[in-house]
Amino acid sequence: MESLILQLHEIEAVKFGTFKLKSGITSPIYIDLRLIVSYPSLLNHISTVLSSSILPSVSFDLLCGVPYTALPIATALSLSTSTPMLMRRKEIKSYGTSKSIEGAFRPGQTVLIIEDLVTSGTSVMETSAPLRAAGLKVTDAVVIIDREQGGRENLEVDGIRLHAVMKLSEVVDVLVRNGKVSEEMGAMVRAFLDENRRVAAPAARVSVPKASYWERAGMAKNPMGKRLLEVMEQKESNLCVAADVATAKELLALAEKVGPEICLLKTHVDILPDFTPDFGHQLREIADRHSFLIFEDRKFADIGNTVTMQYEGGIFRILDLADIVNAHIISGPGIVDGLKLKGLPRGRGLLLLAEMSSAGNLATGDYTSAAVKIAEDHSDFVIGFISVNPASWQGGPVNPSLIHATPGVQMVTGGDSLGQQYNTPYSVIHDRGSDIIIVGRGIIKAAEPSEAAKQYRLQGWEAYKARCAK
Ligand code: 5BU
Repeated sequence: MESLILQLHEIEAVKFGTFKLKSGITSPIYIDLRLIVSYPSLLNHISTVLSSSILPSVSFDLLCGVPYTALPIATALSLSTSTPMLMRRKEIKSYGTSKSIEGAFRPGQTVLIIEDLVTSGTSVMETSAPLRAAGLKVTDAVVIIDREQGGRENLEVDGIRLHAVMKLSEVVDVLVRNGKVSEEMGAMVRAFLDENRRVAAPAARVSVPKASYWERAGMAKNPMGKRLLEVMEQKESNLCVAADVATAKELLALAEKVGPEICLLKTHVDILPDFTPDFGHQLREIADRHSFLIFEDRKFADIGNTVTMQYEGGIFRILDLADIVNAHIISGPGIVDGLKLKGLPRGRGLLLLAEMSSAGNLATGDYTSAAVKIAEDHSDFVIGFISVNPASWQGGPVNPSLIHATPGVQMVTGGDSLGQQYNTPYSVIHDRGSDIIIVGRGIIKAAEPSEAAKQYRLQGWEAYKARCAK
């Protein structure tokens, strides 16, 4: 290890002075391991030290380097140990397969994360989150240098054991002992380390899409998703009205009133006592005239075979009636395959319930991540999600062609007596990174629904414009 430290110092991968770190703190020591790509024998040396000192005590099936600096280190280890490697994309492609993890794997396999330097541990967590979302296990990470500033503790909370080849204090000790840095500088770095023992991992990364609906329409694989994004841009509307009125007659009247303001009308056809087979035609005629799409909030939840029948058959004929439907993923990806069988040939689209707006709901964390994975695997049919706060999702931004629609929206925050929770149009679109506000009672119970719809449309659109301009 001593010779490794001296070599790192020699190539100036370890520097002393005044440096501002990614975490915001000012440090008297700076480590830049990006330089090692210029020294193949050093890279080889690092890989040998890692595989002899740490790898024997960890069990894993695959390696994954944290982009970008650790990628060559992971590659060197992969070659020397014949262990397959995965790569995590920092930016998700908007074309091709749109995967965030590249390489061959089976869910349930264990991935060892390789990192060059750990301060707070955030970069390791940014890599473990999408791996876990893809069904892989992450229990350990190896790092060349641990800055001893809280990374180990932060990662432990995230269920990851950190194994370090060397600690920053050891680097300083070796360099002082070999006369490479002065005693004073050594003391200064040790004092700095003592004062900064715990750099908090920043709160979950917030990622709000900046691309326009128009640009994203060009990326959409499903024609209905593309059309929805185009309608939004053409009508300058990201408003969906939840038409939860008492009768089909009232629903048609409401659709006529709010039609000019909306991109989408959301129905619950099973609440309409006067539903007739002709209802679908009447609603379609209004939708075509005002250029909005129809979304039946059916929340399918059964196995694939059953939902094919529920989608196409029965009294409501949802497949004929609705451009878009939604589904829970509680039953697994087979539900998407079932709905796709009927919907894709008809040019329909599907939203997956990744989150819900009601208090105490269980669609959180790994469940939400699983919805993202299923959506990305079926992006020919899945057009997006029912979401509440996509900006906070683990694993960072999802494919930008996928659309987020958010229920639980009113002009003021609050809720109802049965668990509904409301956020404002601005917070939903601007802060939480959603694309469509779904508004029910805020509009349908207003004295003048068409005027209320206009106000919601303007607020939603303004928030979108502000988000794109950020
Ligand atoms: P509200 O009147 O704006 O509270 O109506 C919200 C609508 O959105 C209503 O039709 C619900 O069925 C629907 N909804 C929801 O509120 N929360 C959810 O998580 C989902 C749907 Br999914």
